[in-house]
Amino acid sequence: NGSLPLVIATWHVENATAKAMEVLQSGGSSLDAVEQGCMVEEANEKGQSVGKGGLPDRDGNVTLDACIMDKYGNCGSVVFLKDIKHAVSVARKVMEDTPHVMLAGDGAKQFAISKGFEVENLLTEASKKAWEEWKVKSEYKPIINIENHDTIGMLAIDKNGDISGACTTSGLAYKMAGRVGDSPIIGSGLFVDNEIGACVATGLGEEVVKTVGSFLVVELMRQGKSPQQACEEAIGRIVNKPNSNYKDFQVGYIAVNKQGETGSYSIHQWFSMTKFQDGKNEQIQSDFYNK
Ligand code: SD4
Repeated sequence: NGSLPLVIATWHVENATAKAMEVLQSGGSSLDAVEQGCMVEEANEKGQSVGKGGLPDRDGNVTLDACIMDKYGNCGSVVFLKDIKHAVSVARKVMEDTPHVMLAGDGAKQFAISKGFEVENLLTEASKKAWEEWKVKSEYKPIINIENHDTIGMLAIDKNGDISGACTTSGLAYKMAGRVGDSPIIGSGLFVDNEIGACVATGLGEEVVKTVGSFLVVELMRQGKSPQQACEEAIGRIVNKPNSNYKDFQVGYIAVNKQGETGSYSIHQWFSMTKFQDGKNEQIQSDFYNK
């Protein structure tokens, strides 16, 4: 069993897990921890796949997807959100201050403005330049590991053993305008069941949605699988489909159970999990299917 509190996140995001752990250690809830942890990456302009500085869609618009889920099974999400950096915080407000689970596009933005969120242009010079270079050929191919730092999904357990999770992304670079991925879809990009555990996904969202990946991982843990076994089986559902073209895309899962055990698995090499537990904040390379 793992000791509590603990935080895990997708990819190499030690600053984000450090922030979340700081929240937990000062007595904050796992919900505050995952929100504040994700916010670190949303504000980081160098991260080209979340929040400010995220790579845009084909038309040059940065559109964000995010969601959050708490120990009661409450959840909130925003899809196709423009001009508001802290999508995860807007998702939390949707959860706490509305009777709904998801808000999209202009409605989500108007709601965020009504809650006092700052409106700003999220396309940085660096992301604009990358998009302009891409436009020359306009080839759309999901890139396997864009960088060692991508969509951030985070799961935390506080000292009371209560689990929360969050996920925030600018989605796939150069996606079609209007495209929404797995990250804001409860059960696909993220699922939390405080009795059992939690899971969050990264990679090609379409493939995660088709297998309702995060819900699947939690249900497999409910049936007695360890977080590691559950992540492996969920990746198996994707790669073992007849005609699966898994060689061309990446998907990764990280999971935690109620006992504080963790797991991670991906289709291809170079997916990693950042884990903060027992005073150690470290990047752990994930095991993978395609060897
Ligand atoms: C999406 N799952 O929009 C996200 C992208 C991602 O690493 O996770 N990239 O499909």
